Amino acid sequence: MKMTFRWFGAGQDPISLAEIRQIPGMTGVVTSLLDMPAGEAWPEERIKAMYDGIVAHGLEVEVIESVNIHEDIKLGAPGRDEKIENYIITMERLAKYGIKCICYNMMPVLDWARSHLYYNLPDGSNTMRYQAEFIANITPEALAERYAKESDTYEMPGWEPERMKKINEALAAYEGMTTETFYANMKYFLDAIIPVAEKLDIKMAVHPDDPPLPIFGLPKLIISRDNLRKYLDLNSNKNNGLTLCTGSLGAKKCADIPTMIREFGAEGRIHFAHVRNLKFENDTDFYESAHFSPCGSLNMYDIMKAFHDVNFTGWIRPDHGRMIWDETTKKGRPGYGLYDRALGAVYLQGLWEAIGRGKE
Ligand code: DNO
Repeated sequence: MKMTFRWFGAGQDPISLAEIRQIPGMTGVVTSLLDMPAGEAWPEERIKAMYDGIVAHGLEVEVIESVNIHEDIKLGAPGRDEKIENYIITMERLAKYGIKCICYNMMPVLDWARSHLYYNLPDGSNTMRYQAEFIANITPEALAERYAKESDTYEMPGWEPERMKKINEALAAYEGMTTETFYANMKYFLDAIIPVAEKLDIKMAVHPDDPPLPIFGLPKLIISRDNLRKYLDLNSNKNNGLTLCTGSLGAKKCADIPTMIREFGAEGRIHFAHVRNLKFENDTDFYESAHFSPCGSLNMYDIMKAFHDVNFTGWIRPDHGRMIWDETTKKGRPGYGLYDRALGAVYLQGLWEAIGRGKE
């Protein structure tokens, strides 16, 4: 495995590349051009500037998270072919700069969601929380407003005020859409891009819906072992693979993450991994805990052991962390402070080392 760190880009992240470089074992960053609207081709000079800025700090950039999918593609709307063409142009340009993996998601309308971005824990740290009842009783607009207030320095990706102006229209577009239609639209996209990905040697890694629970009546399809299987079967080429996100899939209490890693990992279909822990408060509610197994409900040893046993050679990143040691909203986007993620990265590498040594 290759340990990486998410970095939101120049001017988009209060954490510096110099800081990231100092985390033990860090090989590179996972990044994006956050301001590029979905559906547009990324200009080559922007990709070059991003690449040059990162490698100048002695870090690699092999994974992009994310190149977002335009709604027309998810909806199968008339504009989809043009957006798919632009997606392919972006892939070709990224390949020129050594990008080997693209993370994306098929979440309708919105990206990930939480009820609280900065929920106080008894130890004085704060973290993100998901309370199902809270979400069930709030409108998307009110939630977006809350995010804007709580995350006062950076916008939450997928919840930008501009997008929120058209939220009701966007939600309405999914009304009555069947699961079959949604899968067919995904297949249409995959069949167009996967042959290009194979040619360019880019691994496409779909990220599960986060949380894997119904929200604002939207269809949620990438949420469980069976759905992941179905998604992979839509196009059986190995370049069509997964971002195995332990926290997203693990937010369904019954999910058996190590078994999923063993199944999909043995088939070479996991290209990228987000590893984090969460602590269930009841069957549906959770907060995001430190990575260390005793702090949360997921067993990180079993998870890392499963990755090790399938000889996982892809990229891994510590996922969300708490805000600790006086980090404020100015020092990190929600869930993306420096210190707890750095601790997570080193802890995961410690497990990896011990698991490997135990096999000698
Ligand atoms: C949350 C992230 C997601 C992820 C995208 C992938 O923190 O894991 O926002 O980047 O959904 O497209």
